[in-house]
Amino acid sequence: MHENTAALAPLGWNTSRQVEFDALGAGLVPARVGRADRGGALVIGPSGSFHVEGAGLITGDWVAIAGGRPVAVLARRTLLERRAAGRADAAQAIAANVDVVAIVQGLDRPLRERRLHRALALAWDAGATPVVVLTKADLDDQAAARGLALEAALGVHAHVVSVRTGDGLGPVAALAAPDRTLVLIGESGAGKSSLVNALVGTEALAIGGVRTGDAKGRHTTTARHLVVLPGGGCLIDTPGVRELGLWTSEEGVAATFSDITALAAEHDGEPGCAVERAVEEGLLDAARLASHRDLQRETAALALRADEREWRAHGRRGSRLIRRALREKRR
Ligand SMILES: Nc1nc2c(ncn2[C@@H]2O[C@H](COP(=O)(O)OP(=O)(O)OP(=O)(O)O)[C@@H](O)[C@H]2O)c(=O)[nH]1
Ligand SMILES: [Mg+2]
Repeated sequence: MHENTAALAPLGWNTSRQVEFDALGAGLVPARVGRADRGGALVIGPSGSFHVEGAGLITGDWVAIAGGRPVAVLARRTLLERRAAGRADAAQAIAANVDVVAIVQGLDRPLRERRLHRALALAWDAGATPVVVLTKADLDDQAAARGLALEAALGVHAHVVSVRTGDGLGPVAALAAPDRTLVLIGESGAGKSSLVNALVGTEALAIGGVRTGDAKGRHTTTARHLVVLPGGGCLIDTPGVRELGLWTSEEGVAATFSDITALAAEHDGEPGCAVERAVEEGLLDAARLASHRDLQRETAALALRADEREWRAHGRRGSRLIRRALREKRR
């Protein structure tokens, strides 16, 4: 690695990125997008942060800068997206080049497994590894048991943490150190920014309260934000979202429910019957099966809409071609 890019190693810069970057030509500076806004981004380069102009950047992107402007975006090795709020046909990118997606849930409110399933599907589809982080363990004397139960139910690691007591923070930092990127997603008030501050060891991010009664958050964080950990690795804090619309292929859902997928594949003559039987025999949770079917339906509907768009675009192109052919024939 070149000496001037060594400072980027804790952000995930490595030899394979260097090779990709060198192929772009000389006189460029590599940098990582720490925060993207409408017309530009705050980027972190080998000698510090600076602002650049340019549209279409995503937090976590690696860019090549020339003359103070981003001239290329390096390949997005992973990309976490959800369906844009209130839209049926548009994706919203959350973060690029993330290795781990931490799905954050506060223990001060009921666990919402269906929401976790959605988040898992999005994470698998991003190409990243999902983990669950249960926060505010100091408020729940069953915290450790809940973590274990969730691991068994979901088939992914569940970390149980508290920023008040410091419990469980080390293992979460280790998910990112020394050079990986972890993005935190979850409802407003779940404690994402509090966790980032605790891991970074500063009060860099604003923390909001939660409403008494239902423990709902106040949407304190309003932008996605990348910070570097003291021991290397990055965290991307995100604003809490009310709904997590799927924007995923069938693979993301299949990976989330790999137990059901395997069960169905084993008995491919009658996949429906095999899973029904597993429910009857108490081997599979009926609510989990219902959630799987919901998400399958939602993905199928998304795929259908995408097909329709394709077909309409194709139809317009097709009729243009026909009109032109007729004109040429008349000539
Ligand atoms: N008791 C306790 N409270 C916590 C813990 N972590 C966070 N909180 C509280 O939870 C509330 C919400 O925390 P934030 O970190 O702002 O939550 P957030 O997920 O970033 O929320 P948004 O930015 O709105 O998406 C604050 O009142 C925190 O003090 C914890 O470990 N224990
Ligand atoms: Mg926040």
